[in-house]
Amino acid sequence: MNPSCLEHTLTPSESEQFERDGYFVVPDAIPQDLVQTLMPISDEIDRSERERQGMDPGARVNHYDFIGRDAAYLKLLDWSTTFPKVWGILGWHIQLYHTHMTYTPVEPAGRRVEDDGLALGWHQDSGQINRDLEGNPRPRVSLKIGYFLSDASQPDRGNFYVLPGSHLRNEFPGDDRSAMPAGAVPVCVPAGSAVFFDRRLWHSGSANYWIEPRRVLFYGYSYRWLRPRDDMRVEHLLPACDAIRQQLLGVTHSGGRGFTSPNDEDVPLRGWLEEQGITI
Ligand SMILES: O=C(O)CCC(=O)C(=O)O
Ligand SMILES: [Fe+2]
Repeated sequence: MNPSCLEHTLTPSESEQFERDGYFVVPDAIPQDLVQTLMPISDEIDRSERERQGMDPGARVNHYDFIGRDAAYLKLLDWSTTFPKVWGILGWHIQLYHTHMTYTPVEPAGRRVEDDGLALGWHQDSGQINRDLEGNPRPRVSLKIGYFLSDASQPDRGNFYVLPGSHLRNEFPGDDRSAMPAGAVPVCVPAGSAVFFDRRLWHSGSANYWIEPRRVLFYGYSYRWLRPRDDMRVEHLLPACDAIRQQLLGVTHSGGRGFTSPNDEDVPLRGWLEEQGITI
C-alpha cells in the first residue's frame, strides 16, 4: 500500500457529509494524465462490448466487472486519495464486491432536455438486500466510488443525480421513479473527481446533452461477507497483488470462515492499520 494514503484519510467534514447527505465528492482524486490513460482503454471496452452484444450505440450501458480487463484499473482498487476514506467509513473488514463502468452516450442531434427530459431512474443499490434486511433505515453494507473520466461540471451532462439525506429512509419520496423529487440535485463534477455514495442513497443516472460520452468507473466496496454482485474475474490478477489487494479481491486463507471470522492473514489491512497507529 502506498504510504501517502495516510495523507488522505477521511476528514471530519467528509464524514459528516456522508452521514448527513449520503455522499461527498473528492475533487482531483485522479490526475488528468491518469484520466487520459483510462479513457481510451475504457472507450475500447465500450466499443467492443457494444459490438459483441449488438447493443444500440446510443444506449446507456453498464459494463460490469471491468476490474480485471486492464492493469490500469487495478491501481484504483487501493488508490491513495480515496481508499483511506473507504476504511474510514466501513472499517478494515472490506472487499471490492462490484465494478461497473457506465457509459452515457450523447443524446442524438435535435433532442433537447426541455423536450426530451433526463430519463431518470431513481433507485437504491443492491436489489434484494432492500427486501431481505429489516430496519428503517436498513444497514449501509456497502458504498461506491465513481471516478469521472468525463466532464460533468454542469447540469445536463449525464450527471449522477442524488437526493441528499435519502439514505436514511427506505421509501422513495414520490410515486414516479422517473420524475424529479423535490430536493434532488445533480452532482456537478469535472473529470478526475471521485464521488462517494452510500448504497442506500436514492440516486439516478441521467441523459447526456453534452458533447462527449459521460464515462464513470464505479468501484463498490462492502463487508467481506457480501457475495460479489458480478463475476469478479480476478484470478489472473492475484499473483501480482500484495496481501491487502488480495484481501480486497476476496482471497481467504481460512475457507468460508475467513469471510465471517477472519484470521489475521485474511484481513492484512487490519494489521497494516495497527502498524500505522490507526485504530478504527
Ligand atoms: O450512471 C449513473 O450516474 C448512475 C449509476 C448508478 O446508479 C450506480 O452506480 O449505482
Ligand atoms: Fe445505482
